[in-house]
Amino acid sequence: MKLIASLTSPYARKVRIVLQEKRIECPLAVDIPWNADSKVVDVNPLGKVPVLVLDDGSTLFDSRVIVEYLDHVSPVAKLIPNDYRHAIQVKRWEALADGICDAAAIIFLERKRMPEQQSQDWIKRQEAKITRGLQSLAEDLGENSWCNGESYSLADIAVGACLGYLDFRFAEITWRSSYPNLARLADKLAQRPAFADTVPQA
Ligand SMILES: N[C@@H](CCC(=O)N[C@@H](CS)C(=O)NCC(=O)O)C(=O)O
Repeated sequence: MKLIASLTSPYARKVRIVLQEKRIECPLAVDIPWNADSKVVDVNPLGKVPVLVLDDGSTLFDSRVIVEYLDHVSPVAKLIPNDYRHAIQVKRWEALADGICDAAAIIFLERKRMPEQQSQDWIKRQEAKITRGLQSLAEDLGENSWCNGESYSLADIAVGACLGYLDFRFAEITWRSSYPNLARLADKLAQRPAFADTVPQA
């Protein structure tokens, strides 16, 4: 098995954290999909990372499919609850956290275009998704210790990777002061080796 990923992708980070939490050995092949020498289109027609290449040469993408697969193949540290109602709630947390990352990544890419090509309306639309998304995460977390139920799960991993990506690319978004409960969760997650070992690197 091999994981193809960039070191800045929050989706890839989610997968790397899951691999570590579940003690699954998997070499990492760094591929930056924006670079001319990227080979990711050979393994994912969408040209996106992360991609998991299995031992038989078949491939899995995207990150949500990969983490579900990994949680299924190893019973160690279950991250998606067996009970369907809880599992679907965990997937909802993941969808919201990933969706915030989608909006943030769009803004990051838009800002890289020539100033005259950038659309401020498009950026504002994405900013509103981030604002509403963070508010919703904070409301749903409330005073709970973990995002879903009484224990650490994929929901916390997805939210932690999302908040880490905002810190990495958008230091101007002051989510920590607006949402102290999310800051508490992020600080607790940062102490886990799987999080500490995968902090985004430029
Ligand atoms: N929904 C996908 C998103 C993956 C994604 O957008 N990855 C970015 C890197 S953060 C990428 O590879 N972008 C290249 C492109 O869009 O061409 C997932 O969860 O894996």
